[in-house]
Parts: sequence; C-alpha cells; structure tokens
Amino acid sequence: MDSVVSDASRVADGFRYPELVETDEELKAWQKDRTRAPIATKIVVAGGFGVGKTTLVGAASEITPLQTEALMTEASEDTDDLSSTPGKLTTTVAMDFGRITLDDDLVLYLFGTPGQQRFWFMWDDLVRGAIGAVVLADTRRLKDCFPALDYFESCGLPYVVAVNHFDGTEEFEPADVREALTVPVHIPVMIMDARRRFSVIETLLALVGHALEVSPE
Ligand SMILES: Nc1nc2c(ncn2[C@@H]2O[C@H](COP(=O)(O)OP(=O)(O)OP(=O)(O)O)[C@@H](O)[C@H]2O)c(=O)[nH]1
Ligand SMILES: [Mg+2]
Repeated sequence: MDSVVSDASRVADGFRYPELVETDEELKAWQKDRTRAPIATKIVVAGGFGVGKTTLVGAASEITPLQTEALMTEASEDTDDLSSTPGKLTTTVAMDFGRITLDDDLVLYLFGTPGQQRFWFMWDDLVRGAIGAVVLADTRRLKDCFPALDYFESCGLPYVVAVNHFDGTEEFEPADVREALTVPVHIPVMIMDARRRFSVIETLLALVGHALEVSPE
C-alpha cells in the first residue's frame, strides 16, 4: 500500500463519488433549543470487499466524510477480486465516518467497515455502541456478505440487507435475495443504489425502524 489518501478514491475510472459541498448550514430549531437535544445513534455499514460501503457513507453524509483509503497495488492482486469493480483504485484500511440528520432530532453517525478480510479484527471495536447495521450486498458476489450476516446474527445487532445495484447487472427482487441468503422474514431486504442519497436515506430509515421494532423498550 502506498499511502493513506483521502481524495484518490474520487477519481476512479468511470465513477466519481458524489461531490460534497460544504454549506453554511442554518441552525435548526433543535440546535437552538437546549431542552431538545437530538438523539445521536451509531450505525455500522458492513459487507464484502468493494461492495460500495465507502460510496454509501459518502453519498449520505452531510459533513465531508472521513475516509481512510489506501491505493491498491499489484501486491493485493491475488486476494482482492476487482472483476466486478474494475475502476476501483483504493480500499478502506480503517473506517469511513459520516453524519446524517434525520427528522431534525435524530442524528445518525455512520461507520463504514473495511471490506478486506485482513482488517476484520477491527469490527468488534467499530460496532461497539451501534444500534444497528446495514449489510451491503452485490448480487454478483452474494457470498461475500455472509461473514457480515453471520457476525451480526451472532452478536444480536439488528441489521438490514441492502443490495447495492450496479448498473448493467441483473436485477433481482428482494424476495429472491432473501431466499438466496436465507434472511429471516422480519429483517428488511431492499434493493438500493449506494451512490444516491435518497436511496441511502430510505435504507437508513428502514434500519432505524427495524432496530426500534426489535429492541426492547
Ligand atoms: N456502477 C456503480 N459503481 C459503484 C457503485 N457503488 C460503488 N461503485 C464503484 O465500486 C467501487 C467500490 O466502491 P467502494 O465504495 O470503495 O467500496 P467499499 O465497499 O468501500 O470497498 P472496500 O472498503 O475496499 O471494501 C468503486 O470503485 C466505485 O467506483 C454503484 O452503485 N454503481
Ligand atoms: Mg470502503
């Protein structure tokens, strides 16, 4: 790995991360009302290598996301399968971090996990205190999300399955994906696009709703 860079990931061939514009945000009502502190929650975004976790966090975040991307070199050729994402030049080596405010008084802090197996030891730290997780999947490489599914099943953290649909790939119904992954019926499965903010917000809302449903009062 050459170096930890933040912006190299924006120039991958044929794909650009959404431009993030810093604005002078006007203060929201809850920001001025000291009696109405927003609820801050932590959400983890996990899934296989190169499935779009960094893209998702960057698309949703209202702040410039923290990225820990490192350039990929020929050294990882044998371990990292780039056939589905030939334009990918970098990989996450620690985590992604972003923030999104939903519904004025609900702030989600998004933590993207590194996808490469050799960094999985960090997951235990990353999920600490989280209310739920998004497991991103790519239907061309469904089995890559099994470790994430197993991990959240075994630790009991509520999760939703989000299929990041890549243009030009076959489209599947959520029911097909549920069956292929044997995801229990009460767990939301959705088809989305990690590059589109609206699509990511829908996924996050589904996760928050699901976490509220399954968590004890
Ligand atoms: N066409 C298309 N390309 C995407 C989409 N999401 C991500 N990409 C591309 O796929 C590649 C992988 O995206 P990342 O967001 O870096 O994936 P990741 O899951 O964070 O990868 P690791 O951290 O290395 O595991 C990038 O090169 C993007 O160009 C998508 O929805 N459609
Ligand atoms: Mg990443």
